[in-house]
Amino acid sequence: MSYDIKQEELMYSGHVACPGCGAPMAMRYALKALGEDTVLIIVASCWSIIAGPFPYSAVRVPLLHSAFATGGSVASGVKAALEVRGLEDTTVMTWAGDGGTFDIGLQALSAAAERNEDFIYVCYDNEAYMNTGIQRSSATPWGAWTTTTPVRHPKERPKKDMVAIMAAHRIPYTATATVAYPEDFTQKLLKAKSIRGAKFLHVLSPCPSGWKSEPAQSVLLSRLAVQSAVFPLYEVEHGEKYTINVWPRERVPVAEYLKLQGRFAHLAPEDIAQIQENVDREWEKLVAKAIASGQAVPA
Ligand SMILES: Cc1ncc(C[n+]2csc(CCOP(=O)(O)OP(=O)(O)O)c2C)c(N)n1
Ligand code: SF4
Ligand SMILES: [Mg+2]
Repeated sequence: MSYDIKQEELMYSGHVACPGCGAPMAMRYALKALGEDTVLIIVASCWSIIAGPFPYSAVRVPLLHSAFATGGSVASGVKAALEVRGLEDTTVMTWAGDGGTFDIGLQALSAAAERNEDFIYVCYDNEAYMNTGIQRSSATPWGAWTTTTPVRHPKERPKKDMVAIMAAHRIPYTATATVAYPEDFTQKLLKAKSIRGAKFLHVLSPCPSGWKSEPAQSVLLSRLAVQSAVFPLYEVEHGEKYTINVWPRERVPVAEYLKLQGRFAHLAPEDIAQIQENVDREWEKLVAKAIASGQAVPA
C-alpha cells in the first residue's frame, strides 16, 4: 500500500483530549485526507471539548457544533445551504461518537441515509459515553466494564452491528477504519469524498480513560483489534459488495487485545473463550460475504 498521507496539517496542536486518545488521531488523518474545503459538524461528544472553547478551535476548517441527536439532519441542511451558494464540491463531514450515532442520533442518521444526502458521516467509536463518565452505549462490547455496567453486572448484550444497519440503507459506501492503518483510512476517506451520496465510516477509537489502557498503546490496541478480527477492516458498496481490506496473516487471539484493557480485567477464561467464539463466527460470516461478492481469499 502506498504512503500517500499529506504533510499539511489541518489540526492545530493544543487540543484538549486526554493523552493517547484515539479521537484526535482519527480527526487529524481525516482532515489531511479531505482537505480544507470541508465543513465539519461535531455532535455533542468528547470532541465537542477536544475542539476547544469558542473562539478557539483545534481544526483549520469551518466547524459547527450540533445537538446530540442531529448529526444527520444538520449535515443535510448544511449541504443544502452550500448548494444554494453554488458550493457543490465542498465536503460536509459529520463527526460523532458511538452514543451520538448508535443510540441518540440513529434516527436522524437513518433518515439522511435513506434520502442519500451527500455527506460523510464518521463515527469515532470509543464504545461508551465517555464525555459524561463512561456510561454503557449500544456500541459497548459484551462483558465490558463501564460505570453503568459495573464489574458484578458487566454488559450482557453484544455490540450493535452499526455497519450492517448502514449497509441495509443501500447507501453507496460504508467502511470501517482504525488509526493503526492510516493509509487504509486515508484511501477510504478519499473514496468517500469522490462519491456523491451518503457515506458512513466507522472508526475504532481507543479511550485510555474509559478502557483503562495505557495512553501509549492506543495504536497498538487499534492494530490488535484488526489482527484479532475484533474490528475487521472492510467496506460495503451499495449495501451488497463486501471487500475485506486487511486480511490478518495469522489471527491474534482476542485475549491479546483484551488483556491490555482494564475494562476487561474481571473476565474469567470462559468469558474470553466465549468472546473468541463470537469473534470467530462473525469473521467467518464476513469472509463469506466477501467471497460471495467476488473477492478471493489471499493464500
Ligand atoms: C440530548 C442530550 N443528552 C445528553 C447530553 C450530554 N452528553 C454530552 S456528550 C455525551 C456523551 C457522548 O457519548 P458519545 O457519543 O459516545 O461520544 P464520546 O463522549 O464517547 O466521545 C452526553 C451524554 C447532551 N449533550 N444532549
Ligand atoms: S475521555 Fe476518552 S475519548 Fe474522551 S478525550 Fe479522554 S481519552 Fe479521548
Ligand atoms: Mg463514545
